[in-house]
Amino acid sequence: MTETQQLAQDAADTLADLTGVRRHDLALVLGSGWLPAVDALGEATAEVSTTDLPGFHAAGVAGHSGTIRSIRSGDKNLLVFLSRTHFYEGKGVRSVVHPVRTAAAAGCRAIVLTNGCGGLKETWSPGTPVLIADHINLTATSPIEGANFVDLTDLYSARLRELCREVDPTLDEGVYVQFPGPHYETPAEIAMVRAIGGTLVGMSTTLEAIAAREAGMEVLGISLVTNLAAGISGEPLNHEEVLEAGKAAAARMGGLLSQVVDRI
Ligand code: 8IG
Repeated sequence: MTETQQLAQDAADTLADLTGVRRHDLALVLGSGWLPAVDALGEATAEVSTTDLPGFHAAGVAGHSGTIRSIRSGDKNLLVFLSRTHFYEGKGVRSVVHPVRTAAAAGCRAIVLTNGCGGLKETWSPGTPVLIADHINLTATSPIEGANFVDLTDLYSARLRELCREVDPTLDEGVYVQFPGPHYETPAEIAMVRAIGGTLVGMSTTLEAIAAREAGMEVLGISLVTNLAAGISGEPLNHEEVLEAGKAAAARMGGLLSQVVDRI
């Protein structure tokens, strides 16, 4: 076992002790704007603070809480991360993907990565969920250490995307571009994103998705477009707008997530 896998196993063991749930089946990471959707997933069997587990840091962003919930949903044990560590916090890529590796060590075979992001298509009004079909990682780094040449050809599971569209046939797809942040993009950077084929911009998800694939998990990525990307609307971007769009979309996101979770 590698050092990072060992730390994840330690976290998973502590998680099992604290929750009383020996194995989890499916993990969800809730991004900006997704927190209000958590209650639709069901009653919490247990709730632990990330700081009680080896390898986790305290939460840093408004609208993210440093909590992990174990939820019994049908015949599945869900492991829900109500926060994530962002790359821009400067705690290193290992910290960013530690929850993903912990979920894998806890038994999860699939992970749902959600985020709030900017959208490049004007038809995506704030509050529109979009399935991630592929990504472009502009962080110039990888969570993988050493010569492990992981294939990412089908990183975002076509099977899970199809399943989402069975729940909601109106769901569109996009290519998510991760910038390091924490600043938003310039209009010129958004023009570049358009040129390279991106349609969603954010500050998370791609490194986690890579780590999930490395760990052998099936990946579903869903973005909640909370704002038009910089320079498209003529308005400046702000974090409150993001949280507001999340609140407004909470019922739809909760319904979507719970129905998708049922079918995974
Ligand atoms: I919410 O427009 C949210 N997160 N990089 N750009 C980037 N991250 C975001 C944005 C955005 N909106």
